[in-house]
Amino acid sequence: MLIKKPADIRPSEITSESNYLDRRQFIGAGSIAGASLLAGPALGAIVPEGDRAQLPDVRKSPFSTSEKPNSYEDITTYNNYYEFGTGKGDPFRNAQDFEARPWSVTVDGHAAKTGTFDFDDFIKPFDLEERIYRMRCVEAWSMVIPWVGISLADVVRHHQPTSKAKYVAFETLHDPKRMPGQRRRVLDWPYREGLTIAEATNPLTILAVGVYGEAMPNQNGAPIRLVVPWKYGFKGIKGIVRISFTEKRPQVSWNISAPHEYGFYANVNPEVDHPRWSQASERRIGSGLFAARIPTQMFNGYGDQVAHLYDGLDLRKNY
Ligand SMILES: Nc1nc2c(c(=O)[nH]1)N[C@H]1C(S)=C(S)[C@@H](COP(=O)(O)O)O[C@H]1N2
Ligand SMILES: [Mo]
Repeated sequence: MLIKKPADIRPSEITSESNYLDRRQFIGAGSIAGASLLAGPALGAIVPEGDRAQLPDVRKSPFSTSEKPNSYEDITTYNNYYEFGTGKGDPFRNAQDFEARPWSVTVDGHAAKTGTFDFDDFIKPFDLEERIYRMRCVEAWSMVIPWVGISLADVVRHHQPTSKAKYVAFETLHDPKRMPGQRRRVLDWPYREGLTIAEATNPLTILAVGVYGEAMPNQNGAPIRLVVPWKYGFKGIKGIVRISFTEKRPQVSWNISAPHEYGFYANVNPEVDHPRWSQASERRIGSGLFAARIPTQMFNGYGDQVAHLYDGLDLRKNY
């Protein structure tokens, strides 16, 4: 797959952010006239293959923030994806030639509808929605990203988990030939993550397949990755090939690697510092080197929707 690097693309070729926002407002006005934002018949998610393919039939989500999104360049050149190197610029450089097709997703564990699905078939039953979310990395930087994705709650429901399913576990592709970072044991590959079933079925949680109305760039986790906006970024596992419904809490990569620093929950919490740095504030990428740090919000500002999931849980112990 040939991918133009943002530096090679003339400004005239890029939909500018302001055009993009105008287009969104236009779509927004239309959907208000067309009644409910949430109801209506399923359109069926389609993700065309190819370099910066436009995603058709993307609905607007009422869960989007009105904050200004980061630029396409910020979002696609400052990344964490250790399968392609540990530097922030490595995924952009090293994932250009990665082929995210053919791709399959295996669903297994305690569910009625299990099996290995071709990516296109896996996403087809669901609707594409744009979700503009604040994203907060555990390393105290943040961005606002206009994801396009499908509701994980819809995916879970579709696969009919049994009453034994208490957690949903995720795995990234393990293929050191295609993912050069996996030739070094910087993590215990494959990258693994997990959520409680309540977290997985919260309306905010999505499986993202695109950004800025286009198919997911390789460096951001093509073709499909998890997005959980009230948790630290490392929960957002990229390049997913397996989704398992489990009874026991799954092992997750950063907790295996450094259990005292990274827990299973990883809820954004300005009051619980990382052992080596404060989580009280953050640096918004793209706002300039000397821009003031902004205060970090509890649950990254999504407390109204998710605080109830943790009633009675000591968030200091369950970090
Ligand atoms: N498979 C995999 N997924 C991953 C990572 C990784 O190294 N490997 N890094 C995580 C971390 S630490 C962050 S902050 C986010 C970054 O997502 P972005 O580059 O799309 O902003 O991806 C997460 N998902
Ligand atoms: Mo991160």
